[in-house]
Amino acid sequence: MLLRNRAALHTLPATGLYPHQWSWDSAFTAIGLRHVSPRRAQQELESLLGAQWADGRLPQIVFDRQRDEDYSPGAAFWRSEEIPGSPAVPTAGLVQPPVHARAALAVHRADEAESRRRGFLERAHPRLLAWHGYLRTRRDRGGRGLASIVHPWESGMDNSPAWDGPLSRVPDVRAGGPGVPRPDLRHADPSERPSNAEYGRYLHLAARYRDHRCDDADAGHEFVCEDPAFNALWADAELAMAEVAAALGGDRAPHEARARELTAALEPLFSPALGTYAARDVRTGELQRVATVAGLLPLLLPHLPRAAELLATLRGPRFRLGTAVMVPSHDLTAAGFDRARYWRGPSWSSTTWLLVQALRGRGAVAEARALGAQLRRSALQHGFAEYVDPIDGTPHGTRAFTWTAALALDLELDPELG
Ligand code: 2M8
Repeated sequence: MLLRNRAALHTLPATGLYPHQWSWDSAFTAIGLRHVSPRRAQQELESLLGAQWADGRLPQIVFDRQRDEDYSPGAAFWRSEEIPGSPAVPTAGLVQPPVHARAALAVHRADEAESRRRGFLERAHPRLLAWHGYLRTRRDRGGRGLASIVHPWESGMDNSPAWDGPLSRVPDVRAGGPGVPRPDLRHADPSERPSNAEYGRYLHLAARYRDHRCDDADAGHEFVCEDPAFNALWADAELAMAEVAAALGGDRAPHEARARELTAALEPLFSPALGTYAARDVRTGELQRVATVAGLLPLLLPHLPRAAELLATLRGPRFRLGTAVMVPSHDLTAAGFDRARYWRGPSWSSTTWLLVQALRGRGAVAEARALGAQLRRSALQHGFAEYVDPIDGTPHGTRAFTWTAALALDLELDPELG
């Protein structure tokens, strides 16, 4: 899969549905690719880092202009070349979760001699610093030390029920206008993808952000949320940056301090009623009352005060660790749980792989191994499906999906879990 889905220096998430380079997909892909070719894994990350904006942001998507008809919204929608500070290649203006430092560290460690020879870490380091600096200086919209996302796409969990409330206040671009282009539906079942009503709002938000030159200081954002997963992954990335700094002879302390600050800043997002962290709508101050896999990802953080509660929720009826197929994206007991539709219930390899790492980090190695084995079995059985039904394992979305293959391979070759 990793060889087949390759394009230039990066790998497509899937050849039909996702014909460009995606930010967090490339990070997960590099984690798998490092076992096949450390150099290619470096190039996967370097091609994304090469599309960094002057303000430090790493874009959600780097577009291949030749494929602009095949995905919406594409390069012609974003017109990034007209926005000051954009890179030489066409990109989206939005971002995705900051998992890149964790991936860069893993790629470096896969072959330290090759990494040193190519100066991989030295070159990646300032770009990763700038990326985290962007989150710190431009995205703390709530003023509480957490990064805000300004579009559901930035969470990577596009149509998660966590966004239903905040999205309900966003105008639908379809009102009085043309329909929304859906080239994605040529490759996926409409009942499994986000709805047209969601797309109408996604496009409204993206167009508004573009028309304001992707200016994060703009006071008029219509969607501003603090996502527990995005921030937990950032904190974890700071811990990875501590290792990167140490490998380059630098100081790990500022990154460790930052990770602790972020862990503490997450605390107000904890919902005792749900037993998970929850997203906050910065515009209203409200915590969203839905338990999703995003609210479990702070388990990655070593100094988390709520680890026992999160483990209980992961093992309990909402997520059924051990009996569900991988980890559902949404609470199995919720009225809105949907077995097949995108991020509203199905299990994904990315979030499951992250929870495998979190379980291992907390000493629950047997559970980590069993969950990893489920991921590998499901990936092989269903031709590397994009996501699966958490109750009976039925595959959904596209097949030959890159991060499913990359993360299954990584677990297969993990000395402790494989
Ligand atoms: C999905 O998101 C894209 C928009 O970014 C889409 O639905 O068209 C999400 O699953 C996201 O997390 C992922 O990075 C992307 C490519 O795999 O697909």
